[in-house]
Amino acid sequence: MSESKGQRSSGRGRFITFEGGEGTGKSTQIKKLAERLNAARLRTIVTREPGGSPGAEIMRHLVLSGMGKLLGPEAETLLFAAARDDHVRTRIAPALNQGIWVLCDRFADSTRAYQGSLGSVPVGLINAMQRVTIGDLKPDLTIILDLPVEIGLARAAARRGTGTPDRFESEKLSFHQGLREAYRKIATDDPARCVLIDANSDPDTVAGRVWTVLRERLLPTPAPVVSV
Ligand code: Z5A
Repeated sequence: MSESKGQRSSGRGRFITFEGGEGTGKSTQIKKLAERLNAARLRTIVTREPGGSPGAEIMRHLVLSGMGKLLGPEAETLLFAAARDDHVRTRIAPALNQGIWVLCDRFADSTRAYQGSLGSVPVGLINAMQRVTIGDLKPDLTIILDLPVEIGLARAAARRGTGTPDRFESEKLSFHQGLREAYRKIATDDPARCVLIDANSDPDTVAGRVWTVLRERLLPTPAPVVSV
């Protein structure tokens, strides 16, 4: 891991990740938040995982096509890790170091939920890969969108239309229920970083919940000046 990955300086941008199961509205909400932050004159980029950098986009194609699954859970996890290493090194860390806010659609919690909790990849291996790929680059805030799985899958199916489900969309209902539980546990285990948000409302209502959390956690109003 290069030192710059986890470095924090006073002018560093903020790193916000969005997580959740299928069709919970991550892409929709990230776009709305970027619009709000840009309107507040905070330089912001939106990125995603797997992908987000030219090298990682190649890996994205590989894993979502189902090729990674053929190699087995550990090797598939290594593919996600390789993609993340490139993404962090070439896109996320440089942007944060320039003071730019980075909004990322999925990040390391997706590996913990999908490959760890659901794919039974040992937590020791996941921790080791995380140390190598992201070091101490922890998100400042992780929004976990929570929704009954039937609703999320119906939304994803409606968006897909007649297209073929990808490698994860085609998993059984029990997989998606397990995923929801895994994300809820991640939120409970790290309340300083994660906030679980009810995503079972219209997009603007959910966006309002996200904005309230962001303002409370990352945009505190300045303390009043007290004269003594
Ligand atoms: N993966 C992994 O296994 N390990 C890892 O380490 C990483 C990822 C990083 C990437 O898929 C896959 O890789 C992912 C996990 C795995 N599993 N799958 N599949 P992806 O990037 O192609 O897609 P996704 O991240 O899974 O996105 P999604 O779940 O399909 O969608 P979403 O971003 O959460 O939702 P959306 O696109 O904003 O909305 C879906 C539809 O619902 C759309 O038509 C919207 O207009 C509609 N929508 C959104 N919000 C609402 C509300 N509030 N009400 C009604 N309708 C709404």
